[in-house]
Amino acid sequence: MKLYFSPGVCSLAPHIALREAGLPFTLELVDTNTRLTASGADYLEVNPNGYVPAFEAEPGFVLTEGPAIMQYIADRAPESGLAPPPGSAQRYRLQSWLNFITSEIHKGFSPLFKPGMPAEAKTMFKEQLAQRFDHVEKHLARHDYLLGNSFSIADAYLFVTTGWSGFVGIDLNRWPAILAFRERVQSRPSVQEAMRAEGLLK
Ligand SMILES: N[C@@H](CCC(=O)N[C@@H](CS)C(=O)NCC(=O)O)C(=O)O
Repeated sequence: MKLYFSPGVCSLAPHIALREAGLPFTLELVDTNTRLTASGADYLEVNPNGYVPAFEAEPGFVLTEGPAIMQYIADRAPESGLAPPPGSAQRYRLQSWLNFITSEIHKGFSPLFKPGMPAEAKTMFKEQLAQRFDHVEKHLARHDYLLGNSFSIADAYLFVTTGWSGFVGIDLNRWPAILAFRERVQSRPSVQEAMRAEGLLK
């Protein structure tokens, strides 16, 4: 199994999932500007959209899109509890969170990273993200993790995306339950290892 990644971006979530699952894998660094991988391969041959993550599950089977990749990983290691069993009510709840994170939070951040985005538009996007954070805050004030008591792939994804707040001038002190959640997740050995492997921690 091979994960195509860039440091600190959304590919960190499946990277954490792989370590939580205890599956054997290799990493291949992608330069999303040149669209080349560290071994000099044309990344557009792997993912025609040019973005990370991409995941070679087995020779000839490449998956793209973070939520699909993370569910594949979780289902390869059901004992890890990273995702509830397919078809269960909790699995649909997980998918609901994954979709919320991908469409409302992950893609809510994207315009804030665009260099030419006018300041007025950025303020509007930040307000919308703040409303989404309010929703997550209410939930995490009552639960340690998105699905309740145990860590899932949705938590890895929420951890990674909320971690971008400081880069775009969003102060997370306004959401204490999210801050506490981030500390809880960051203290997990798999998260420490993944961050260290991506050069985000010493
Ligand atoms: N829909 C994709 C979006 C992935 C995405 O936004 N990747 C970003 C990093 S977080 C990226 O590689 N951006 C560089 C680019 O688009 O060229 C997914 O959920 O996997």
